[in-house]
Order: sequence, then C-alpha cells, then structure tokens
Amino acid sequence: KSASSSQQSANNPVSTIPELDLSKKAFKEAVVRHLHSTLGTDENKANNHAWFKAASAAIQELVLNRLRKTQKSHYLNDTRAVHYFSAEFLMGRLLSNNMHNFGLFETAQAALQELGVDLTDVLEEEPDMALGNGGLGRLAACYIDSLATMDYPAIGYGIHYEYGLFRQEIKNGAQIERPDNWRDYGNPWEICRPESIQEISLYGYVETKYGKKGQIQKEWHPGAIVKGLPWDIPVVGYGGKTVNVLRLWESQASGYFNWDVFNAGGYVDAERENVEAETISKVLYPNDETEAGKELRLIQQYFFSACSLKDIIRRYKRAHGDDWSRFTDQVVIQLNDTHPAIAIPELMRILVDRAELDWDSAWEICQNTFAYTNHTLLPEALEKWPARMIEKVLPRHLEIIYEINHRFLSEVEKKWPGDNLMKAKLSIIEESNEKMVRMGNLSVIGAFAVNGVAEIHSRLVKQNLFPEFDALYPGKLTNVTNGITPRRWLKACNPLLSDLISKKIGNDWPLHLSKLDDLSTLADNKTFQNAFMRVKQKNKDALAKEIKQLTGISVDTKAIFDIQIKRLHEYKRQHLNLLHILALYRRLLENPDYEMHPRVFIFGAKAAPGYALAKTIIYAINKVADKINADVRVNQKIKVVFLPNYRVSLAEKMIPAADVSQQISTAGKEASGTGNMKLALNGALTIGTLDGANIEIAEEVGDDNIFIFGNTVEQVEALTARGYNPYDYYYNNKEIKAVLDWLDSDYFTPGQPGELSPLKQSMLDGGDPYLVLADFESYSEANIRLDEAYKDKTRWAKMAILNTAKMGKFTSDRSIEDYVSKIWKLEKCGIE
Ligand code: GL9
Repeated sequence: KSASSSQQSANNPVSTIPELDLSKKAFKEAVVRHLHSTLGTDENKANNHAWFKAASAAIQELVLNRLRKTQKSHYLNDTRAVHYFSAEFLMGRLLSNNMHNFGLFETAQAALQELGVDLTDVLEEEPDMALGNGGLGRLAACYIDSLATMDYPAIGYGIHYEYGLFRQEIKNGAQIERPDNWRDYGNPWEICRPESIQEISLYGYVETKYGKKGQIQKEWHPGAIVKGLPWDIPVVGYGGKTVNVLRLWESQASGYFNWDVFNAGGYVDAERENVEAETISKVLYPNDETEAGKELRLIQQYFFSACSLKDIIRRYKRAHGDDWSRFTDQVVIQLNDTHPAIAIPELMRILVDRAELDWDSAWEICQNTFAYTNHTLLPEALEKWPARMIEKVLPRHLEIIYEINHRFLSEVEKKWPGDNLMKAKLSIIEESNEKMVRMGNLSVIGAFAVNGVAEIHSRLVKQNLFPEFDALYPGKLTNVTNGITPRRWLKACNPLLSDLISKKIGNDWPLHLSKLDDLSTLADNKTFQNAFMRVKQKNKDALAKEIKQLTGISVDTKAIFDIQIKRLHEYKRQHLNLLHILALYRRLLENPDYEMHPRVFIFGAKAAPGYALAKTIIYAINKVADKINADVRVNQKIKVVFLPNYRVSLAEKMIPAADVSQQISTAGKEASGTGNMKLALNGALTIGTLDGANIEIAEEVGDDNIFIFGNTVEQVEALTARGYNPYDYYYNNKEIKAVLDWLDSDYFTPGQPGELSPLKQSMLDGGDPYLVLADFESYSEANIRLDEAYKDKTRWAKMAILNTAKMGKFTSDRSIEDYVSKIWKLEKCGIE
C-alpha cells in the first residue's frame, strides 16, 4: 500500500493522505465491488453509465472518509465558518473534478483501462449539475472549491432544484427549451439527510400580544408549513484533505395547511394562488439578470434562506445553548446577490419574536452577521418586491422591514436633516404606484460589508448605485475582484497544457497560481513557443471533432478559433460580433482577395425563454451561419458555428481550444465576467472593451497582449448624456448601413424577409441602448490588428504564453483570501 501510494504521489504531489489507499489496485477493487454490490451488474454486462456509477461510488468512499474527518475537526475546534447563501450553484460535473482533487485521475484512468474501459467515455455519462444560470452561479461553485482547498470552514446553502437550467436544442436555427432531468438516473454524490429536516412557515397573519412585562409581542400564525429536506453534496478541496459540504434544500409538503387561519386572514379567495409545497424547489428560474417578480420566486428565496438559518442556529445552539453573545464570532453569512436578502428580516424575527431579544441587541447581531455581494448594475436586475406580496407570503417580515426602515430613516434624518428627497432615495420602501421593497437597500443597511466584483464595478457601485450609502457608512462598500478555480479551468480541462506547464515550472501552480509568471521568461523561447502552440493545435483538433459531431460542420483547424461563450444578452453584444461577421462576409464578396487569416467564429449561449430579442439573435447567428458555411465563395475564409446547449462541461471543451476570447460588453455593463479569465488562462487573446475584469486582465498582461477597443465608461456616459443617435452611424458608415439593411432582406431567411428585422430595429429605432453602432468601427479595427498579429506566429505564441503566465491574480484562491481578510475573518482549520 505505502509503496504504491508513494509512487502515486510522484505524479500527484497532492495525494499524501496516509490513511487512504489511493493505489490503482485499491481503486480497481472498489470499482468492481460497487459494480457488483451497489449496481448489481458485472464487468461483462456493464455499460458506460454503470462504470460511471461504480467509479463515482469508489471515489465517494474516499470523499466521505474525509468529510467525516473534516466535520469532526470543525466541531471539535468550534470554528468560525462562512455560510455562502446562494440561489445558484453551477457545479457542472464532479467525477473528474473529485478524481483530480484526490490526485487520482491518472490512477483511475489506468485502472479503468485495465478493466477495458475508457475513462473519457465514462466521464461523459455524468449529467451537469446546472443549478445556476451563468457567471453568478459558477462563481459560487469556484468559491466553495477554493474554500475547501484552503482549509477554510465553510458551507454552501442553496436550493435542490428538481430541474436545473433548461437544455437548449436548436431547431431550424431557433432555440427550444427542454427540461433538464439531471437526477433521472440518480446522483452519486448527494447524501439525503432526513435527520436534519427543517420546517418553515408561510402565509397567515400576525397577532399582537402583550408579554409578562407588558411589552408588545408579535405572534405569526402561519397559513402553511413546508418541510425542507437537505441534500449534501461534498465539496472536495484540492489535495483531498478538507471536504466541506454544499447543502441544498428540497421542499416537501408537511401536511399542515391551516384553513381557519386562511379564512381569518381573508385569503379564502386567494387559495388557488397559493403555492403548493412541492413546487417550491421544482425548477430554477432561467432568467439571467432580470428580476422575475413572481410569488413562487419570493417563496424559493425565503424557503432556502429560512431553512439555512434554522440549520445554522441549530448547530450554534448545540455548542452554545441560548447564549447569543458568541453568535457573530462563529457565524458569517455571505449573501450572493440580494436573492437571499430576506434572511435579514428572518434573523430579526427569530431573535426578537422567538429568542425575545430587544430590538437593538438583535439588530447588532444581524448587522454583524451579514455581508452582501452585488453582481450587477443593470436596473432590471435590482430586485424589488411588491409590499403586498411580501405581506401575503411573509406578513411578519413586512412589519420587520418597516421597522428596520423606520429606524434607518431616523439615521438619515440625523445625517441630512430635513432632506426628504434623500430619504425617498435611501428608503427600503419605494413609494411608487405600488409600494415596493428594495432588496438592494435592505441588504446594504443590514450588512456590515458590501462588495462589488471587479475594481471598475465596485467603483461604479460607490459612485452611481449607492453613493449616499457610501457617505453614510464610510468603508462599508468595498471590492473583491472575482476569480476562477485553476483546478477545473486549467488542470482538469486542459491536461496537455497542464503537463507542459508542470514540466517547466513544477506542479504546485494549481495551488499557487502566481507561479505561472515563471513562464514569462519562456515567452520568447522558440522551443517553448512551439510546444505551447502544439498543445493549442491539438486542443483545436479535438474541438473541431466535437463541432463536427454536434453540428455536422467541418472547420479548418488552422483557422483562428474565435470564441464568444456566455449568456445571450444585448449588453454582452453577441450582435456586435455578428455585425462584424456580416461585414467580413461583404468584404469577401466584394473583394475575393480581401486579406484575412481564415477564422472560425464559435458561439455558445442560452437565452432566457422570455427574452424575445435574445432569441432572435440566436436565430440570426444560426441563419447567417447556414448561409456563410454553404457559400463556397467565402467558406474557406470564414465559418460560423453555434454550439447548442452551452454549459459547464461544454465550456471545458471549448476554452482550451480558443485562440481568441470575445469580451465585448458595453463599458460599464459587465460587472466582472469570469469567462474572460478562463479563456486567457488557457492562452486565448482577449478582444475586449474596458469593462469589468477585462481592465484588470489588461493591467496584468500589458496593453501589447490584448486587443482593447471601444468607448470607455466615461465616453459611454458622455455619449448618452449628449443624446446618442444611432442613425448618425447608420448614415455615415456605408458598411454599417449595408449590413443592417441586409438583415431586412430574405438573404439569410429565404422566403421569409423581415425575420431578422427586429435585430436591425433594436439598433436604430430602438435607440441602440448598448451602443453597438458607436463601437462598431473601433471593433472592426481591433479585429484587423488581431488578424495582423496572428500572421506573425512567433508574436502570437509569445502573446498567448504571456496571457497564461499573467493570470495568477485571477485564481479564486486569491478572491477567497480577499474575502477572508477584508470581510469574513476566518481561520484555517487543518484536518488531522
Ligand atoms: C453576474 C455579472 O453579470 C458578471 O459580470 C459577473 O462576473 C458574475 C459573477 O460576479 O455575476 N451577475 C449576474 O446576475 N449574472 C452574472 O453573471 N448573471 C448570471 O449569473 C446569469
């Protein structure tokens, strides 16, 4: 055993856990044992799915061993922990990740090979855990990876959606949504914990009573009680030492539905509107950056926040009984956006109504418990709930929110006496036609720290979104620049590049990503350049095969692989990319000798099902692709590919193959972006605006190694203030006019003229709110610079290497260290 595990650790420095047998022999035996005893099959009958289940079960044995030790150690040390509240965790697949984190990937590959099975095929059997929409949910997944890796006591809390983000199919160019049945064949990682079920209340009314000392007491008589059943997903740190958990709540009927209370509350007629318990955790809302305003969504938010708080308090009381004085020493709760902000009045309710603390003591605890991350400035994403809806679903919480607001407004009065405009602006309550509760304001008031997710975004949060709060609470608003886990986003997804890097600089870079900077000295080294670009070529060859398989399109693997992958949104400007493709198409038709390196434009994006223009953009990309790919006059120079059902596991295949990373949002709109970091880490060059984390990426790689274009935030503001008119660009730039008019014809949609016209309209009569036309020319020029640069193979290789080398800052380990030192104040708890 010890011989084989020390041999093991020669390849994998991380796997030195003495009590675990990480040998090939042990893994093989465990897989076969599970094949027989867990799955009831055998080596001859098993298909890839059975092998996947057996391999996962074998890994899960190791995971659970470490999980028990971690929990025991956290318990014995009575550690302070961060509780990461998030409505979304976009985990993707776990098998390969868990193998890598135990340093077992190569071992498992060899073991399965001896059993006649190909690990790559086995990994493909795992459905993605797509319990998130995009960047915000994936960020949560990267953060819990880093927390476990760095031995910080942490728990993720979220919702056990029965259906994750919809599966996207493309039919005749259009997006179709299909349900995501991720648990159809069971999930090998999750552990059901009926012993930790929680119950939460909904609806009903509030009774005012007088306590023994004559004090006013509030009693909430709920109309319904819902059970929360926790499912734990182990989160394995790199090295396999700490295993934390992600606890996801599934809703279940409790059988309690109080009709009398309903009648008394006057809700008899509203009965049919009331949400059924089981539907609460049924499905993830597929909206990216839009507030839905639906009762079920509010209930989802309350459901998981309240279950999680009860869970935290149960654990706290086990150690500290009814003594609340140490609560804020032990507990910090990070609110991932305002989605869990209802936890703030919920904790107040527990402390004031249940624990019978006085308001001020309760508020002090509350304000020292919560911290809030803002992820966007887009007004349509800033959550507001009709006060009447909160009153119906959570009557006591609305009272508490009013009380918080009342006391807050007297602080405002002290700071700005008599300033009623200021009060209206800062109030938690928006006094519009319908009274609305502003969850952002509630979060800033109830939290001790508020952060944005990139330097520029945090500056804009201070200057534009919450300037008065910044004046009222100096120092509360801060920045933590986002990061990504280099384990999944380089080590696991790009094994060829990882091996090359490890050969040059050693293999501890996944834990110390700044070490990549050692590659800088090799950027001019011809041999290393060749090796680096050979890896890129192999990854492109592999992606080309995937493209062929998924779409039937053949692409030239010597072409530039130009990739834009992210949710479909106007502010991300996939249509700017498309207009430029149309411009190239025209240039090639007008001048067959037009000089450009062959380029494959590759897209991946889901549109929110109700976002019509986003769906039109997907349709337009596909229709333009059909035309260009079939046009022999140009298809040796350009191809366009839309890969359906973009998701974490597809990103892992695309990112290693990218030459170019498209990060072209309107300046000021993309809070950070994280795909930009993943692509640059894998040696892609960014063409991008000065927006979000692009700015910090440019600072790291230097202006020579990135293609920046477009209006800056200040220029965007000036342009809009001056009165931006897209027709100025339409009439003054022939190319813009030609490509926009092209969209009105039936050239791309034979027999169906006008199908793409809404896209043109959005950029003209629609006012072009994201300044596509204003940035077009600058974008076009940046593309010419990029094309120029690619011609010089040596120069390109150097730039690509420097991109990888300079990405150290963007490890999520650094982000987590920033949170720990600025906000969470945690201590590491080594296990053993
Ligand atoms: C987002 C921002 O738009 C991104 O710029 C940012 O990188 C991530 C993570 O901080 O958060 N905010 C947001 O609502 N989404 C983001 O991606 N949307 C989705 O997650 C779909």
